[in-house]
Amino acid sequence: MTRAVSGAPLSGRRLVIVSNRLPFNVEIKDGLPIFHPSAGGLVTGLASFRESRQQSPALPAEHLWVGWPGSSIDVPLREDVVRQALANFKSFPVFLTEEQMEHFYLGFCNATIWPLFHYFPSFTVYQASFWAQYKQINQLFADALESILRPDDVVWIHDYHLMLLPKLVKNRQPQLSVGFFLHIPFPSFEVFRMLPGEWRRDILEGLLGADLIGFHTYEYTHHFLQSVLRILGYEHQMSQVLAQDHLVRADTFPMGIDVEKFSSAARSDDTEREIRDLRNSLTGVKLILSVDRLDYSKGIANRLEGYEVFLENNPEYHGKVALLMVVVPSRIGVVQYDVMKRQIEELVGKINGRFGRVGWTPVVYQYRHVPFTSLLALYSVSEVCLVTPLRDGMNLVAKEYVTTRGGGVLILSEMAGAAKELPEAIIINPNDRAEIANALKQALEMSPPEQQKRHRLMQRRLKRYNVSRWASDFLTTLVGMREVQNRVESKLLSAAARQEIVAHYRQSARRLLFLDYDGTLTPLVPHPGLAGPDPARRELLRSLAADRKNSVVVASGRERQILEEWLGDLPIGLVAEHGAWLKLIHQDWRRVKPLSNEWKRELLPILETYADRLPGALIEEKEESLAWHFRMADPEQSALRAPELIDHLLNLTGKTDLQVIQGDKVVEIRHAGVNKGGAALYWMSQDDFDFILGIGDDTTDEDFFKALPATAVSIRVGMSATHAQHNIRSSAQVIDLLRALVDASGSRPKEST
Ligand code: ADQ
Repeated sequence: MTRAVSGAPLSGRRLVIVSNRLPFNVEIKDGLPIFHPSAGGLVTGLASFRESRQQSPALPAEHLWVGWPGSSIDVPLREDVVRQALANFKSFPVFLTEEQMEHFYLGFCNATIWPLFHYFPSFTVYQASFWAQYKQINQLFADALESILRPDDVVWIHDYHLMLLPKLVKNRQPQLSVGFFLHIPFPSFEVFRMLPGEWRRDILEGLLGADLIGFHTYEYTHHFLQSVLRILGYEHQMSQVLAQDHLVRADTFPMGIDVEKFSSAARSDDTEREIRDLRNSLTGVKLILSVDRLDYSKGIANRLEGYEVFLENNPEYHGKVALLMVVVPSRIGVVQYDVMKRQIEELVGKINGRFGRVGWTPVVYQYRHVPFTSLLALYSVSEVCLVTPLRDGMNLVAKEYVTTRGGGVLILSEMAGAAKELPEAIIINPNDRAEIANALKQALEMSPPEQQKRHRLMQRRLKRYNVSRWASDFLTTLVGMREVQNRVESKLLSAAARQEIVAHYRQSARRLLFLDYDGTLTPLVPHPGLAGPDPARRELLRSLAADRKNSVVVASGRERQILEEWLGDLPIGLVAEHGAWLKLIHQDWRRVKPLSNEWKRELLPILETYADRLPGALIEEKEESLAWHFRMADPEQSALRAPELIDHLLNLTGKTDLQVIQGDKVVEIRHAGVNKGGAALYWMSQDDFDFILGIGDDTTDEDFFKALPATAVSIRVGMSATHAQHNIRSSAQVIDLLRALVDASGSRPKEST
C-alpha cells in the first residue's frame, strides 16, 4: 500500500465526486450535444459545495465529477461530449444505453431500493434482472473510474444508485481514500432484511468497501450498523466497523445548504422584482407553499387532504389563504408516479371544486421545474411552508425556506431527516390529517415575534452547519480515517515480520510453539461441538511436532476429554480448561492444583436461567469451569444479557477465588490464578528455548502473551487491542504461517486444506 500518498492532507489532492447523474443533462439537437443544468437535492448541494471550495484553502483545489450525462449518447458523439464535459464542466461522463438505464435507474434503483428504503415495501419490486443490471452498472462505473483515478485522489461516491461501487473501487485501488454518502434514509433492519440474502449482503459489503460511510441522521447510521451486525456479524466500536480487510467508519453528517447563496440571492434585484409581482397578484391572500419532486415519499396527497380538513374546519379562512403546490416532474414512466400524478390532480380538482369560488382558487397547482429566482420569490412571500413527507432522507426545501425568509412558519413532518435539526418548526405526523389542519391554523395565527424567534434559532443552526461545513466535515473525517486505520493496522503481521519469524525459526535449536485452538488453529464455529480438527490440520501439527527441535503445545479452554479425543494421539503437549490441566507428550493428564468445584452446583442454575432467557445461548460444563456460550444467540439481545449475567456473577463471586471472564461470545467462570499464562511458564521452564511462538485469538490468551519473554514472538488473531506483538487477520493466515515453518524445516505435511 502507498500509505504515504493517501495520508496527504486534503488540500493538495483531487476530489472525484461520483454520482448517478452529472449536474447537467446532455440533449442531442441536430447532431450536436447541448448541455442543460439539472436539479435535485444532491446536485444542488454539491454544486454549492464546489463553488464554496474556492474560499476554503483547506479543501481540495481540483475536482472532477463522474456520472451519467442524462441521456444515451451514440458512440460517434461520445468523444465530443467527453471533451466538452471535461473542459466546461470538469465532468467525466459514464455512457449508458437507454435499455441499461431502464433496468438500472427505473428498475433496481427506483422500483426496489427507493420504495424499500422509504418504507413502502408493498411498492418494492424484487426482480433478479434488475439486480443483475444494478451489479453490471456499478461495475461499469468502476471500469470508468479505473481509467481516470490517480493514486492520491479522494473519491466521494453518492447515493443509493452506487452502493456496490466503494468495494469495487477499493478492490482495484486499495490505497485510495473512498467515501460514500447516502442521501436517502437507511431503513431499519426489519425492512432492510426484506431484500434477498445475496442482495442485502452484497449491498452491505459494497458500502463497507468505503473508508467512511455518511448518513443524514443518527437513526440511519444506527440502522446501518445494526444491519451490518445482524447480517454480516461485524460488530462496531464507537461507529467503527472492522470489516473483512479494513476499518470503516459509519457516521452522521446532516447535509446543509448554501446559506449565503440563498440569503444574498433573496436580496437581489431579480428576486425583488418577482416578489413585487407576486405580492401584487396575491392581494389579501396568505400563501401556503409546498415544493417538491413528484414522489410518493413526499406525502403530497396527505398534504392536500390535511389542507382540505383545514378548510372544512375553518370557513373564516376561505378566500384568505391559498395553497401553492409546485411539483417537479420526476421518474416519468414508473407506474406509481403516473398513478400518483393522476391522484394528486384529482384531489386538487376535488378541493377546488368543493371550496373554490369566483376570485378564489384554494389550491394553485404547478407541475414544472421553477427557476432559482422564482423559487426564492415564492419562499419569500409565503406565510407558511408545508413540508409533509412520509419519509425523506433530509429535505432541503425546509432548510431553504427557513434560510430565505426572515419570518414565516415552517410546518415539517417528523419523518424528514431535517426535523432533527429544525425542532422549532411545527412538527407534525404526516399521516394525521387533523394534525396538519391544526398546524396550518396555528401557523397562520402565530405572532410575528414568535415566528422570528423560531426562525432565528433555526437560521443560526443552518448557518453554522452549511453545505460547505457538511462536505468539509465529511472529507476531513474521510482522509483522517487513514491515520486511524494505520494505527490499528500497524500491528498487523507484515510480510517482512513474517519472513523474520521464519528465518529466526530456521536458525534456532530449541523451539516452543504455544498455540490456542478455537479461533486460532480452526475458525470459530456457531456450536463448540462442531470445531473438531480436519485431517489437514492434524497433519500440520504432526509435521511440526515431527521436527525434533520443536515442542508443540495446544493450549485451550476446552475440556481434556475433547482435546484427548481430537489431538491426544499426536506427539504434542496439551493444556485443557485454560491451564487447569496439563499433558506432557506421551504422559498422563495432570491437574495443576487441587481445587474444589462445589461452586459449580450453586452457579449452574443461574447460568441456566440466563440461557432460558436468551434463545440460542448454551451452557458447557467442564471439570474446572463453567462456560455460557452465546455465539448462536441474537447479537443485540446478547449485548444486553451478557453484561447482566456478568454483573450478577461478579456479585456472587466477589469474595471467592473464582474469576468471571468474558471471551469471544462466551462468559466463563473458573478459578483465579489458573490460566494459560501459568501453563506457558511451566512449559518454558522445561527447556532452554531459543525460539518461542505464542498464537491466540481471545482475551484468555492475553494471559500467556503477558507471560512470554520479550524475545518470544506473540500473535493475536483478529484486530483487537492486545499485549501480543502482532495481530494477524484470520486463522487461515495462522495455518499459512505454520505451514511456512514446516517448509522452513523441510518436513511438509502430507495433505493440505
Ligand atoms: P430530493 O428528493 O430531490 O433529494 P430535497 O432535499 O427536498 O429532495 O431537494 C430538492 C431540491 O430540488 C431542493 O434544493 C429544491 O430547491 C429543488 N426543487 C424542488 N422542487 C423544485 C421545483 N419545483 N423547481 C425547482 N427546484 C426545485 C434527495 C433526498 C432528500 C435529501 C436530498 C439531499 O430525497 O431527502 O434531502 O437528496 O441529500
